[in-house]
Amino acid sequence: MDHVRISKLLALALRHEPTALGLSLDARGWASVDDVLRGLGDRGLTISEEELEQVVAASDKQRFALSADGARIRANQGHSVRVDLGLSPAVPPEVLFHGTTTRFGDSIREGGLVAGARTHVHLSADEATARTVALRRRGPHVILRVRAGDLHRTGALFYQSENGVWLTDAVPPTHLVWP
Ligand code: HQG
Repeated sequence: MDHVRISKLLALALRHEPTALGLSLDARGWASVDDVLRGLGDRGLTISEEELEQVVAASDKQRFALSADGARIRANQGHSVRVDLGLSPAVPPEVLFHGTTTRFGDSIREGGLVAGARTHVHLSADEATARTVALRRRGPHVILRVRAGDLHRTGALFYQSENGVWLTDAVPPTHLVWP
């Protein structure tokens, strides 16, 4: 079983393009496991339900969640498709981190962090995780500190996804600290 290929296809379908696996997502982002297995099979990636559970369990970032009854699956974060994950607003730590490439520096200094194609800006609870996010991109990277506590006190809403990623709508330049 090709874990990486399956995981990438799951991320694509459950976050961005459900039709890539012939899925439809409900309002909370859930897809039927039967549909997922069928969609994977149609693309030459026939796996059992147990193997799908292994992919979910082995995902380094815990990208996916299965419903309690095992019948449904969704992505924990990272969506561009508008879904309501049903997360409750939470009080963030005073400081969160965002890893990115220096290429985006000027634009971020100007406009702050924006969600872009995704539904939220993604922030990491620790610097090491932010570095991992940044390293997905080519070229030199930079780790920004986000004054999350102060931003929260201005009324901004924060959410924490099932896999620990912090989500918010946007971070203005005033709440970013550059190294
Ligand atoms: C940048 C991964 C210019 C932002 C990770 C980032 C994460 C701006 C890129 C999840 C900007 C968006 C998300 C502005 C933000 N001007 N660039 N004003 N504001 N940016 O992939 O945070 O491995 O949508 O710095 O673990 O990199 O896929 O967001 O570089 O949780 O499971 O625009 O993706 O998870 O890129 O990563 P992304 P991200 P997976």
